[in-house]
Amino acid sequence: MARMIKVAAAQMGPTARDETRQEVVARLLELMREAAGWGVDVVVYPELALTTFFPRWAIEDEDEIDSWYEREMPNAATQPLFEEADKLGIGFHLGYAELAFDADGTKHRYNTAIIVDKTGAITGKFRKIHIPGHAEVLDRPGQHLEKRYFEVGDLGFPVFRAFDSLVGMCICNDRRWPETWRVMGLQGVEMVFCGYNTPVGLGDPYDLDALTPFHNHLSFQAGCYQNATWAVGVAKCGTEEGFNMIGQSCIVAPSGEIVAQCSSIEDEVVVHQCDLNAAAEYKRDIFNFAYHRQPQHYRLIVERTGAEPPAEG
Ligand code: CDT
Repeated sequence: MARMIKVAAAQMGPTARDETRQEVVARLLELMREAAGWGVDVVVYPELALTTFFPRWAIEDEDEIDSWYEREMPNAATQPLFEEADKLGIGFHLGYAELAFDADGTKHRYNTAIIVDKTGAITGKFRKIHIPGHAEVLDRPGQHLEKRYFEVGDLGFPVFRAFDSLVGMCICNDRRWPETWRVMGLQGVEMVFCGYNTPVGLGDPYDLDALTPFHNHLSFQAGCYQNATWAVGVAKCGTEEGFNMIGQSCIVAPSGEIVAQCSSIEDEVVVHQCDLNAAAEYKRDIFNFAYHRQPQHYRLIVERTGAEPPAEG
């Protein structure tokens, strides 16, 4: 019997620094309604979807830094999204900056994403693990100060039962790391949601910049194929406050093929009906982990080669 999940990638064009949460949520609602019109089960929004990509600036004032984060979810500004999801009977995935407090008041800043079900209830949460960029301001045209603003996520790479499937999440730079996909793959993941803000022109060597769009799709396609999963990759893109970010939001099949892709660098929805049995077929055959993996052989063999292990072990 076919097992289908219809997904929408809701790409966002640029968000200005002075755009309010309410203004952004109005855009998100429009995208949600368009997706609902296509009859989708879930609409996937990008990383840090509620604001501009603030880690491009070195901000000193603590209160100003905190103003980019959400202290609770939902909150007054985002409540309409949850209500509309319930009304339309559609789920969503949302990335945002999260301010969290321990019982003793210790503050934490995370780059977070949630899954919300078709009744508007939060059913999954992930905090970005591979925080890219740097903490100190570099002598170059553009900054990527995520390490200054976000701690490493503390929730691992969990896989959730959602939309009658097994759903995992990762955020932007996480998609470049095979560990991300394999940890979810080992939990049987069938669908991965991943939002991204991927800049070009920060002052990286030209060849890296030129290959950024290729590396984006390469990461999704390899991760999906090698772990027999679907993925929805969703960009915030275009020229935001003078800085360029790639688009190319895509829906990728377990074969590694891109089955839908945005063509603009603006707010845009693309949709695909995903057959979860396609993932099951790869899991049963070429990527039957239980049958083919050899974890007992996956260890460093420095004692035989005499090589120095990599610094991180
Ligand atoms: N947001 C995010 O994780 N962006 C990174 C850019 C790293 S370049 C400093 C990415 O992997 O796209």
